[in-house]
Amino acid sequence: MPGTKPYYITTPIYYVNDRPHVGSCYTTLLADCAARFMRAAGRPTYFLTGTDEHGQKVEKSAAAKGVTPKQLADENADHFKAAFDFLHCTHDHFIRTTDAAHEAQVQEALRRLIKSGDVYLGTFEGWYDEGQEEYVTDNQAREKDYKAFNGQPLIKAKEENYYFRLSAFQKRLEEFFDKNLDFVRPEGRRNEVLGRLKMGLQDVPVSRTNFSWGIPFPKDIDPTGKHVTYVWIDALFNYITALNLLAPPNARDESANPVAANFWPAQIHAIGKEILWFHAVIWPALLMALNLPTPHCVYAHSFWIREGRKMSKSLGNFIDLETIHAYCDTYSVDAWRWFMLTQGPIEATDADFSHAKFIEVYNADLANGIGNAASRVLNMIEKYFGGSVPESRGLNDHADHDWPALAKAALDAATHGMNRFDLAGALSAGMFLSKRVDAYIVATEPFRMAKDPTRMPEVGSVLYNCAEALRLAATLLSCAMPSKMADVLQRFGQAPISDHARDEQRESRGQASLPLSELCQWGRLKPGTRVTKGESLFPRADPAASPPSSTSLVPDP
Ligand code: ME8
Repeated sequence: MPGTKPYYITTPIYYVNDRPHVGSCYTTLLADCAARFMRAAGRPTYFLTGTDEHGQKVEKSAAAKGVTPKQLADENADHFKAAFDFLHCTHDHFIRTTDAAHEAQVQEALRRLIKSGDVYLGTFEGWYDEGQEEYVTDNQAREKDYKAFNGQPLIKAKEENYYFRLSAFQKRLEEFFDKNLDFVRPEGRRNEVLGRLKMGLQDVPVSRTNFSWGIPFPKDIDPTGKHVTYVWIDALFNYITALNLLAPPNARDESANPVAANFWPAQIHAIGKEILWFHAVIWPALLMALNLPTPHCVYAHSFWIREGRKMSKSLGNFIDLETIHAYCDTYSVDAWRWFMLTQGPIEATDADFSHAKFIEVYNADLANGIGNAASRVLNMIEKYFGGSVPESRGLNDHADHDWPALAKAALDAATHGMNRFDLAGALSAGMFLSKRVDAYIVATEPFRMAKDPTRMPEVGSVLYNCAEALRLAATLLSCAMPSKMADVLQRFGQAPISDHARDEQRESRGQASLPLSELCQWGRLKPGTRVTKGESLFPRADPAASPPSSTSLVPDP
């Protein structure tokens, strides 16, 4: 069956020297939306997020705060978990790179790479970006005017390290890119990678010796105990250690999903543009060296910026967790999700966050959009049919409102968009149905027809079509706005779309809900179903009101 191909989606694992903010929440929301849709479509789905806890940056931040790196990691990992729960993310697993199962598997990978000769001991001198914890090539250093990503000077560093023989993979990677046109997306990002690939590959360090907060090299390889695993190598492996792919059978974490291994290779690694090189070049080469399949797609989105400027702590313009909480408290978590998912920098250009834009989108799509459409239709069903869904007699079928065809087109467009990770496009298919309901009401004027008792069958047909179209819109939009759309579905007497997030929840529900292809069949809504009007779903927002102010909900570490 086409719908049953496994779908594994990941986010970057986030550094624990920082709190969650709009950026980390954004990527995780993208992955959540896609994962929810795929589960609803009936595909076995695994959604992974987590935290990247080793490295010099974490060690230094912890020292500055007077705590151990592990204490800092524990504290901030909890903040990430809480933030993603607050935003209703349905990750199947939250991996931490300090998990024993991850550490053991990274050591196993190193052993295999040493054995195959892909990792060797050598000396290296080069330009090092301390903030990003990465070496840059001489060319890049010159191009960047010897400045790091954060604007600080690059450092000339020399080390005896273990190295990954990336240079040996030049040809294989070029062939791989030729064959897999969709491996890096969007298109513009692929071209960037190809441009850099052409300049030639250098070997990359996989160990560091100037600090200790990292996964130690296995004792059988490094009896000196000097080498710890370079944080980027440690981090990349999370995508397969979470599935226990490198664990010997007797060392498998029993609590982990036993079928998880079937999910590799990943369908989508969703990441930000600044970490593309690691994912697009170093990661597939490591997998090739380990004889493991490569992921289908690395999707690198762009950045949220604010008022046209990069967000940074020094500028004090970061959209932090407190601001996110304030927006969610005022306009709802789902309104925040909707804005992030439809207005975000998923393509190759950055997206500006502005309060005015948030209010404009909220009012247009939600308050005056699906919220208003649902409330009008529910009111009329209440008023003219005593709150019971009327029958459709096939009257009033305007050629431009061929509802069964519109419903099928919406499902197809949503599925196509989600398969391409074009989330905004996929979501517009659901919103389109809601807009057609408005247009249909304007064209048919059921409230005018209702003044003539002989036309009530026609009114019933119109309202049936409206209710059914809104049921489908809410079904297709549930992956973006799970609570509010569950509310819409409930008002139309329907069960919410199950999020199937975790095994125990699935079991406690006792049954799997129907796949989207069946739920979206036109005509499933039964005449006679009781509806309830309820409160306003999305109260209109006043564009003149000042942005919600953040009260500090998260205590300082
Ligand atoms: O790089 N707009 O972790 P990190 C959109 N640990 N997304 C943004 C953003 C912004 N302004 N700022 C950050 C790391 N992001 C490594 C990853 S993966 C094996 C290791 C998002 O905490 C975006 O997804 O710096 C970016 O790639 C990620 O946060 C970086 O998170």
